This record gives sequence, structure tokens and C-alpha cells, in this order.
Amino acid sequence: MPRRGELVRFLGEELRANLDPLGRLVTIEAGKILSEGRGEVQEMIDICTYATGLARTIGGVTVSSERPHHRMMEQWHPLGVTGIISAFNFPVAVWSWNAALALVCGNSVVWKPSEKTPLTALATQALFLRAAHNFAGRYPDDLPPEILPNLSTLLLGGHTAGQALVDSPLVPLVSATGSTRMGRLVGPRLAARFARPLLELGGNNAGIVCPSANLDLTLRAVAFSAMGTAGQRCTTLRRLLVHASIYDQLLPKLRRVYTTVTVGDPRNPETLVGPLIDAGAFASMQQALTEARTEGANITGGERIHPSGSPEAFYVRPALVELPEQTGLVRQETFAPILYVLRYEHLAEAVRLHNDVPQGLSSSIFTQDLAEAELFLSATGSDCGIANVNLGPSGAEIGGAFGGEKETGGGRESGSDAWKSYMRRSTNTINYGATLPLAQGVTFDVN
Ligand code: UN1
Repeated sequence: MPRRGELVRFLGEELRANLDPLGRLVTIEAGKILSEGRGEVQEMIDICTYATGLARTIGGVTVSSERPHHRMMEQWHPLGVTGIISAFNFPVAVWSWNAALALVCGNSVVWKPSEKTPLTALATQALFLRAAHNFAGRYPDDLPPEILPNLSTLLLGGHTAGQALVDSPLVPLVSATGSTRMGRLVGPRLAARFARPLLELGGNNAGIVCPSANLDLTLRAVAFSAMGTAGQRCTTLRRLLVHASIYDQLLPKLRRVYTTVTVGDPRNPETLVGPLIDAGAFASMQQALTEARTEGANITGGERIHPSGSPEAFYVRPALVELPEQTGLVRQETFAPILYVLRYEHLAEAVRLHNDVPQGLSSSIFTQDLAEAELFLSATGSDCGIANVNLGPSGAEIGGAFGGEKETGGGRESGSDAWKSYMRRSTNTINYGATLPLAQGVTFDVN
């Protein structure tokens, strides 16, 4: 096994051994329900397994040369220190998608987690140090002992810590996950010093429900992707475009789910919706609902609730907001459990509404009609980085490239060929002949 992959394999083993405690810490610190806290750590394990395999297969193409006795090929070299800025909502998984790939690509990582979730970051860094220690014990002569633990550094702090990372000439790549507002600050600063950005910013993900949709399946998909993680995923379903012919069939079922879903202590296995992260999240949710009311919305849920024993926590019932049209409010991302529902008559109109937002992360269509599904996936369909058929926009697996277009920032993390962002490419030409033929037939003969 290439040693870089071996180190990540050791990290995966530490995570596997600590799946329950780290998952529980995610629940305690970020407020995710137990199953989602555990799922987050499972996602970390998955990317470590993936990256371990990738360590063996990273390679470049060979290219035919127009010059006789020449060979051309590509090599991929480590890029250097990889900066990682992550958000509260996936406090540890986002680090792992970046770190596992960056490490098998031969880089070190410096991590600035959200100031809202330092505990899970400290725990993850401790697991990394254990993995590094075990690696050093197994391969004592591979790396000087002081280097290994420094392959991952944790930078705890606020805005200025993030800025130091973004501005450091020692960091050629910064992968930043968070709001579009954050991306607008980070992107230009990186561009100013020609550093490479990998941006995962806001989403405003929609689902189109067609007349032939399996409504039971749709209902479950909508419930998980709109209310799961209390609406605080970048992939959360925020807009539902429902065909007029099935609107009155689907909406009563959805309203019932919104009024009955269990909201409460995320440590309780019965709970499906935990708290919002803080008072600010609650305030922006209420502001959006107030604005929706003035726009003539019919709102189910959205109110604050007070489970016993948590007077200071911000628990809310997810809000289902039926609106007559896609207003400016709907086109912006409010990081809270609000699902806007609109009615449509023709698929072309639904696709137009679907794409008529500044963000482009994830998307879904619910249909049994092959032509509708293919149209949605085609170049004239969804303009997002992720487009799904008969499942919600959230909950992606690590094997695919993850990220989106437009104000989502264009970056790709995780699977497929996302590893290329963490490496620099060198095009090599080797002349194994004794003459010097020039490309494009150019002659340049000196005496
Ligand atoms: C995020 O919310 O920042 O696809 C990422 C998903 C998860 C990742 C979400 N695998 O919902």
C-alpha cells in the first residue's frame, strides 16, 4: 500500500473504532439526531476507505506525440498545504472529505472548523494524532517523528483565523464550505494571490413532482430532505414544484407530516428534528416566514416549541410554506427548515422556475416518465452539480463528485475525479531519439 494511503487507512480505523462516541458528540454539539450524527461519522469512514483505494490508482494519462521518438505523459504531484474551512452543519465530515483526499495526494492539511463546533474538531484531530502515532509505530523509518503529527493542524478561532489561512502564501489551495456570503469574501482573496479555491457554498435545492410520481416515495423523500438535519444541510430541499393535477393529493399528506413530525431532544431516538444551531438561525427563519406571510403564503408549522428541560434551545416545527409564485424570498437561501411549495402546469415552466435561482447545488425530479426524467438530467434540464431522479437532493454518497454551480461556487469534493483539485499536474515530454524534431513542423537550424 502506498504509505499515504496507509496513513488514511489508519485514520479510518480510528474512526471506525469511535463511530458511536464521535457520532454522539456530533449530536451533542451540532444538534443532529443520533442517526444523522452516526451517519456523519460513517461518511468519514467511507471517504477514508475510498481514499485508501485511491492512493493506489492515482495516475496520469500518456499522450501520443507528433514528434518521432518522443513520449508524452502526465504526472500528478502533491500541491502542498491544503487549507480547509468547514461549517457547523457537517462539523467533521467536510474535513474528512478534504483531508482524506489531500493526504493521499501527498499534502498536509490545516483546518479551521466553525467556531460553533470546536469540540468535534478537537476530537477528530485527536483521532488523527492517534492514527499518526500508530503509523509511526508501524513504519518507524518512513518520516521524521516530528513531521507526522503536523500533517494535520487545527486552527481554532473566528473570522481572523480563517482569514490568516486564506491569505497565507504557504497555502496553495483552500477548500471552503459555508454561505455564499463567506465565499464572496474568500474567493477574491484567493484569486488575488492566485491560490486555488474549492468552494462549496449555498444551495437552494428544488424538487419537481410530476403527475406520474410515486407519491408515497415522494412524501418520504421530501420529509427527509426538507426536515432532516433541521433543514440545515447545504443540500436541504428548499423548494417543491408540484404539478397542479396532483397538488391537492400531495399537499394534505405533506401538511400532516409537518404537523406530526417529532421535534425535540436529538439524543432521544424517537426524535426526527433536533434544534436549530442558535438564536441567529431562529431569527432568520422567523424573518423569512414573516415576509412569506406578507406575500400571501399559507404556512403550516414554523413556530418555536419548548420541549421540557431546554428553555434556551431553539426548537422549531419545520415550516411548509405554500406560495402563489417564486418571489425574491424563495430565491434566497434561508438556512432553516422552510420548504416553499409552488404549483406548476407544464414541465418546461417547472424547469425554468427550478433554474431561476442564483444557487446550483442539488436537485430532484419525481416521475415514472422516462422522457421527463431524461429531460431533467439533460443539458437543458437541471443546472445543478447534482441531479437526482426519484430521491431527494440531500444525502449524497461519497463516491460521486460533490458540489455545484453558480453561486454554489463550482468546487467538487469527495469522489469521482475530485482528487485532481488537490494535486498539480505536470505534462512531461521525453525525447529518446538523437535528433530534435520540433512540434508544428517548425525549423530552427543553427550552425
Ligand atoms: C453539507 O450540508 O454541507 O449530501 C454537505 C448530503 C451530505 C453532505 C451535505 N452527504 O446531504
